[in-house]
Amino acid sequence: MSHLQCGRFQLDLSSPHIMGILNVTPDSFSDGGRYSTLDDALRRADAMLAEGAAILDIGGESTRPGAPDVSATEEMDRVLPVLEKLKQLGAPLSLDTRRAVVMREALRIGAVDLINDVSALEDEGALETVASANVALCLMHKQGNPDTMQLAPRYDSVVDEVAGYLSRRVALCRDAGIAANRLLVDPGFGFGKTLQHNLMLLDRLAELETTAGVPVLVGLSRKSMLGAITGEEAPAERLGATVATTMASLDRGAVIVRVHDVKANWQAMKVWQALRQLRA
Ligand code: 8Y7
Repeated sequence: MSHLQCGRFQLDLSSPHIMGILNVTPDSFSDGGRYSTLDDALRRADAMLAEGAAILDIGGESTRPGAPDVSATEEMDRVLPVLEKLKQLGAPLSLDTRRAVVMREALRIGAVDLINDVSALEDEGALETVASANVALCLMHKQGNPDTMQLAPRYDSVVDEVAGYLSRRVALCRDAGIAANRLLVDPGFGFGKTLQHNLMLLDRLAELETTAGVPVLVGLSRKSMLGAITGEEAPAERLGATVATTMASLDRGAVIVRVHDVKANWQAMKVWQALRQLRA
């Protein structure tokens, strides 16, 4: 049975898991930073765990397309107190950051179990920082940077290029001494991709695990591609579309699904598991 070595925890990967998103940004993607105070963050975290989240992803830098830059100091001021506070939950916590300095300071608190880096450890010193901890790591693909990435995404063969990039990042991590059972890969839906690119990556998701040799995490929750497909402009109203992508991702082998709405996606996952049991 395979497990993800995840800091203080081992996540059993014989069945999939829900990762709940906890944004602590005043300009966050779709919840408007409503959980910016510590007590609100704790309440929200508690609720997501009660609804079935196996891990919570805490982020203090909005990576929304066109988002303004946040300084490292500002990012730390946002996430470090939240990590201190959520440590008491005794639940697996993921930190969404691209900065080595933020990773280092956060790891000292002893409450970070997974580093979720949308730049796949491109920051100087990030690789060494993660290698010297015992945390899990999600390597995500993106083309370009959040401020410009959606202007003109271009690929000759999107699935091959994303799979190739993720394989190379996995190899780099393995060479730095990070065990394979600490690694996850993610195609980075919406990060420098058109609707067609996103759809091809979702349809052929299983190829990423085969090529990179480690399990796949996906983040599709409320994303603009779902707005493009349905015509629904309000991100919070894209739950039906999100749940559909959860089912499609699980069918194609994803082991962790990163979502805002834990309850509905957890229910979908339970239905998916019940069906899978029939064939066990
Ligand atoms: C993803 C992500 C975001 C994703 C991983 C949003 C931080 C935009 N998207 N991390 N982060 N995968 N691993 O809509 O797709 O939540 S931010």
